[in-house]
Amino acid sequence: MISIQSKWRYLFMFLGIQLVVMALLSREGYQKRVTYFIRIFRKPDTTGVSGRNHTSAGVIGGDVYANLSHLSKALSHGDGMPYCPKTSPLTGGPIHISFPSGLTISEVQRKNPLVVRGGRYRPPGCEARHRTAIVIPHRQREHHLKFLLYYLHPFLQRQQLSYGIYVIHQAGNYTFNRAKLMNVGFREAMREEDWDCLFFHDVDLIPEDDRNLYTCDTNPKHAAIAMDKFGYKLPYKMYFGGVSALTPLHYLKMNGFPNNYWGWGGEDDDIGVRVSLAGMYITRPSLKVGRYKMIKHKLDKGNDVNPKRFSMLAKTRQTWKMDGMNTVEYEIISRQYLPLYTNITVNIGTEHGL
Ligand code: UD2
Ligand code: MN
Repeated sequence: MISIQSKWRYLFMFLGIQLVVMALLSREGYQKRVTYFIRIFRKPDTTGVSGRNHTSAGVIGGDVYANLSHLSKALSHGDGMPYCPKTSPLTGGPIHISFPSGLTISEVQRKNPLVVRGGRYRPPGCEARHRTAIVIPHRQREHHLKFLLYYLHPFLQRQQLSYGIYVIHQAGNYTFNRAKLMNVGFREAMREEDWDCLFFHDVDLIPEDDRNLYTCDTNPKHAAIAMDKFGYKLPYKMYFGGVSALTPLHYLKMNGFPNNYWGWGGEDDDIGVRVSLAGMYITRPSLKVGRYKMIKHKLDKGNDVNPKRFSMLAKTRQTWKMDGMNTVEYEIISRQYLPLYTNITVNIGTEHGL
């Protein structure tokens, strides 16, 4: 039998335990405790970055910045650091992409404190296994560029790459020439550093999965295989548009890209044909991983459809050795080392010369 006094004592004890359990299970308290146990039991961290917020199921909430906030400048850069792991512990899968109208370039800068002058980055605490240059052909697409930088910087940081971003800006109003700008980008980027891989990247394509590695393969790689605008399917087998990755050796072996495609279209197919004419073949990531969103846009002023594209394409076999990296001529107007990228403004002339 229990006395009335001890009945009250048990009731209070019961209520007290309930309160403690509720406090423990409250979102904040619960998460802190789980993190505490994960931290205690995880393996030693040789990379200088913890696997916090990382799950193999995906990037937490798809936020491309989720894993990066704890990387700090305090972690060393220098000789004798261990190589970064073969698979980055910071990648997690699909990324949520939206285009908020209020985003500013200074906000992108604030979110990327470890990016240094000219848009360069090295992972803190470990030696990168890969050095990748991103080359973006550009004119009057600042709005797209801002979004690309917002997503691409953290995307590359998650992959623990050493990287640099180059925007190759065509000067003047003459017809746009995407492929020639890539040749300029290749030469100017290689002048600065011994990059082992170059990504040729449309300004309006945002990668949707951070397992789409921005590193090179043994053959030229076409990375933008599944785009929303093509229903996330490859439109045709030889397609090489949007985003592609080549080593300097691949690039030189195929004599770079053509210089003479002015206006929209054809140049990407010419590049695809060059790959096989030079004795190489196109590799691709899986459809699941090589996904991209294209920011919607109309055809730009100064980039009309090139009516000569079919007749030119029919002659690639005869022309590829005579036109490309071995003949590219241009005039650098300025080179600016901006906080988030290196901007190279270039006069590439017209089809009649410089
Ligand atoms: C497709 C290909 C693209 C290229 C193009 C034909 C896709 C996703 N991409 O793009 O790789 O082969 O057809 O030329 O299928 N740009 C400027 N300012 C301009 C014009 C172009 O910055 O005034 C740059 C920019 O990086 C842009 C790229 O050139 O993303 C391709 O031009 P586009 O986006 O107008 O052409 P699109 O989407 O049909
Ligand atoms: Mn586009």
